[in-house]
Amino acid sequence: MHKTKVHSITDNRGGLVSLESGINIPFDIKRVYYLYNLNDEARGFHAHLKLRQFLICVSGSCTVKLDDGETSSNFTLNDPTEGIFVERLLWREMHNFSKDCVLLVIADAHYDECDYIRNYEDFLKLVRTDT
Ligand code: T46
Repeated sequence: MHKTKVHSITDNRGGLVSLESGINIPFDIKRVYYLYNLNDEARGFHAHLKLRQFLICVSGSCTVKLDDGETSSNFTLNDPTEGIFVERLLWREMHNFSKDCVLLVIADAHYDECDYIRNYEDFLKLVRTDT
């Protein structure tokens, strides 16, 4: 679990970051969504059975907590050239959204509620039996 830098093409007009399957995103991109207009309420509190995602704060900042069932780490996302890959079977929570936070998420699958593990005890059981 670590943050990943993405290349920015920057000139006197500003920056441009391109996210491309097979180039800097190691999966086929099936879905893009973003969280915005966020308040004090933390989000997430679930893991995914299969879904792989890349999270990048394209504006503002937030904290992403990732837990693999043994250890948990907090990552501050506050740079549009830095994101974090969130692999399957990681419990995730998003906290501390700044007023201007826009959290962009690139995913390798369409939305599927059946892929969510929303109970932490179920998550721990699954992690411990996953091979
Ligand atoms: C994740 C974190 C980072 C849809 O209809 N389509 C979608 O593509 C998504 C992502 C959500 N939804 C619906 C499901 C819920 O009724 O939107 C509602 C809010 O979703 P949720 O409470 O799961 O949102 P977050 O911010 O807790 O979690 C989201 C993603 O769901 C999740 O996969 O990893 O962002």
